[in-house]
Amino acid sequence: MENCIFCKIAAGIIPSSKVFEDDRVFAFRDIHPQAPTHVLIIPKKHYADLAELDLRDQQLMGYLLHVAVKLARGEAIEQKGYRVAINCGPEGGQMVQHIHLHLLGGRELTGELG
Ligand code: DGP
Repeated sequence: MENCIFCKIAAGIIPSSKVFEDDRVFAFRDIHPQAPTHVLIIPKKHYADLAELDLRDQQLMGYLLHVAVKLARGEAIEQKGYRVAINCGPEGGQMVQHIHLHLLGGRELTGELG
């Protein structure tokens, strides 16, 4: 997508602090980290939000989760715990219109989700 900031990050047009990349996925550090580890994991294919997914995308979304777990291991937050979150839509707190998983850890996260 031409005007999507995360598509541009995945394409290397906008610089980022990359932590992982393969043919389907790109992961990079959040510019405004909410925790010592705050990584964003995105599909390279553009989807504006969760509502754009259909059943054919289940494998991709499962793969994104798999990458999140792998990165949590790499960030050494697996033992103490972490959170994976996806915001959707304005009331869900989604600011960037390209599906992304937040991987948060490295401090005690509150029980509050909203
Ligand atoms: P959300 O509110 O779920 O849409 O989260 C969007 C996140 O993206 C937010 O935590 C800040 C982050 N972000 C926005 N623009 C950039 C950017 O240009 N670079 C990086 N690394 N992160 C960004």
